[in-house]
Amino acid sequence: HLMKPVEDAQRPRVVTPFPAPKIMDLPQFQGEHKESLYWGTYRPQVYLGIRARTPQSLVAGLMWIGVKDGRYFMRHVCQDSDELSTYGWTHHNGRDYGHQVLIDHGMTLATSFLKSKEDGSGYGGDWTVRIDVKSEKWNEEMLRSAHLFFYLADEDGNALSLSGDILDIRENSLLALGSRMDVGGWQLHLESVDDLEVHYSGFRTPHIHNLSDLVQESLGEQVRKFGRLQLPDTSDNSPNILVFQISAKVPFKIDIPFLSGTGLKSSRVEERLNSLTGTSLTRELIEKQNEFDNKFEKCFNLTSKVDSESLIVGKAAIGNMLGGIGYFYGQSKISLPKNNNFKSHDNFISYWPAELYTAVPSRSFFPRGFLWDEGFHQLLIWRWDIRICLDIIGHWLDLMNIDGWIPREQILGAEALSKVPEEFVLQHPTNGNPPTLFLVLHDLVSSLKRNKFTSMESNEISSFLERAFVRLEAWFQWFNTTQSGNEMSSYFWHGRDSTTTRELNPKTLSSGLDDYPRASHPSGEEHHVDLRCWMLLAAECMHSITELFRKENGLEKEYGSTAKLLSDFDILNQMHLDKAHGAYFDFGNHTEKVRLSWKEVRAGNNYPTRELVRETLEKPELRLVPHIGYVSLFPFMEKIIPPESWILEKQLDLISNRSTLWTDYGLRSLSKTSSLYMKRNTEHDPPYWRGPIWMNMNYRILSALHHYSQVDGPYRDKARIIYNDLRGNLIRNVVHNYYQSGYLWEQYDQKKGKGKGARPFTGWTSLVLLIMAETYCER
Ligand code: 6A9
Repeated sequence: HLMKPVEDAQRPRVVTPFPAPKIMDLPQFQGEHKESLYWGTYRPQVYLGIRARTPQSLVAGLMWIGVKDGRYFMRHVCQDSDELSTYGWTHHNGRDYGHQVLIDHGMTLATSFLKSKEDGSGYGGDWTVRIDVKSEKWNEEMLRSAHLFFYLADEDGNALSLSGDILDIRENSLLALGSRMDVGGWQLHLESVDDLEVHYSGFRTPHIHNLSDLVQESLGEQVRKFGRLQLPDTSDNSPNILVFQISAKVPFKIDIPFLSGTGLKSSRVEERLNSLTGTSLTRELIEKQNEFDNKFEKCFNLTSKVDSESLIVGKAAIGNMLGGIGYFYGQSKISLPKNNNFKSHDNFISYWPAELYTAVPSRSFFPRGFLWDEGFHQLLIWRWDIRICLDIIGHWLDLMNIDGWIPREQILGAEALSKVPEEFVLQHPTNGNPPTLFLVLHDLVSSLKRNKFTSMESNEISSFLERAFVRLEAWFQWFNTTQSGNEMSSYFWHGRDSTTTRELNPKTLSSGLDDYPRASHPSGEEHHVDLRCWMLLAAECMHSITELFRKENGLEKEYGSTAKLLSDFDILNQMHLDKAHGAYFDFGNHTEKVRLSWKEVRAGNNYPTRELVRETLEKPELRLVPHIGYVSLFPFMEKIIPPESWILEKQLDLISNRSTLWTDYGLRSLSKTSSLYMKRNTEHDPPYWRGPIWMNMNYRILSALHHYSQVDGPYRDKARIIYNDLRGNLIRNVVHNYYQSGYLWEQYDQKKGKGKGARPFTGWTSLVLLIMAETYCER
């Protein structure tokens, strides 16, 4: 609150929006487009959650009681510790249909989501949810009831009305009703042919991010008082949250339709309810699934390329990518320098309140937007639905501030914030993250030039690019100025900690490759080869956009010559090539002679304690940083190396050699020969990008291998063989893990190929689908 007057008088630059018309204000994102995407499964952080794309929405969701070893647990927010043996969207089209399967210790829930827009329904139309509960090994003891809790909550705090007659759902299927500016009158119903017992509870609270606690407390009280696992059928005055408990003997099936715009005379409630429940719904869901299958085949053409097992994983990949798309609203917290002149007592300042429609890397661990992940996500999404893709990129670019900076990790709203450890919350305006959105934009421009879109789509992409252009320019300039190095066409990632004595190799979170080893002693004299290559990609993309628009003002030339400079093979080699290895390295203040060792130190309370501290056994000097891994392959990924160069052969050797990068499951992030291979960074930081296999980088490398197996040159056959083997290994391992574990994973172990880290991780690991389809960036 102290900030307020200061902010109003003079808004700090860092939280000043980029001064240009917002992309999301373009006409193409209004009207029918906006309405068609209004409702969705936009709460990827819960097992099933529905909301509208509006800051304060009506939100719906599902909880249930899971039973494990005779104990009861409330399921709601996607939590790894729930140990579901699988969950995820086996089908989802990102718009009006999805089918999810969740297996919770012998109990299987299938959740289907369907939207429809019929005459009479209000803004955004109607939607319905079908929940189908079955059991696999449902034993006698569990033959009791299963308990589902379906809730509706109004983030605006508007009161919701309970139907007068909830307890007898056969007589009257209406559960609740209300009215809102955005949807008009609405009704929520429950229908089933099975015997259900229904109870309810109504709450009034502004805090809707800890709904699980609310329900759990209410149930707990009932159990203590009456020994009943049953909501009390009571409500606070004018509740903004309604929870319906639906209990029945397994198996059973329920349909929960939501109708909007019901106030109107012409609203034909009965008819609409009929079409969203029972046998009509069954029919419609089958039809939608067939549509999904057909579109999948049309987009990715897999049938002739992979076996039927892989095909199912491919569908889960795109289904979860689309089903995982979320809508978030809130303010990022931006780190302030210590001596800021805004007289703030906090170490942060809030960004402006913003909306973000985005896919997410992982529904359980990281259910929010990450800048460089998003570029990879969109490689899949644009091929499925170009309008969803543009909408997402538009949201991201609208988050840009006046300096051309976009915060890397988007923690928007109380619900998102509640999941993030403190040290990760603040976003640093000096730090970037790879501008992978250029990967997609470059794809789009190439495809435009090749007339791959309908004329409507082409028009929309063009007007999008036209409006986005100033922002893209600013983004490019932000990197080109703030991240430039001390030599011409050199760059380095800012944000490394040069004062730490704890880390074996100070992390480079901004690069996205976190603990991938860089110069041992961070300094302004570093040159990072990956960033240099990202800049090339960005310059090339900007150039191709200027070409498209035939910009007369010299911009075309400018980006063209930057791209030329950055792809100059000799300059690249002078700066980054290690001739002996035929590998590309970072440059910086470096020694290999560092290690972590235990030291006795005095803690704050003056007691002796032991700590892992870094020792440097030799004076670092300016030199190439001799680690072979993903970073060394960036010039290869960018296809800078001429096909006839001996260096290409060397790169192929590094890739295909088992004692460096090759494994039967994909390419290691760091060579086995590296001094930091699989080394911990601190006592608490196990190796992350120091060995394990990551799909996004494997995709980029595969894409280059594909390129070199197509262009003429002495190493063409070699590239082709490696390409085929690597592709086969990646697909086989991801598919195997999926069947074995029920999930796609964040990374894969380089020794046995086992999935590691976050699960489900249906962000860039889903690129396995493009690998199956052999679809790579067109350049
Ligand atoms: C930790 C822990 C419940 C790390 O996929 C998102 C990012 C990537 O952009 C990045 O390249 N991941 C990669 O190195 C995950 C980052 C998570 C940071 C926040 C919160 C919560 O655990």
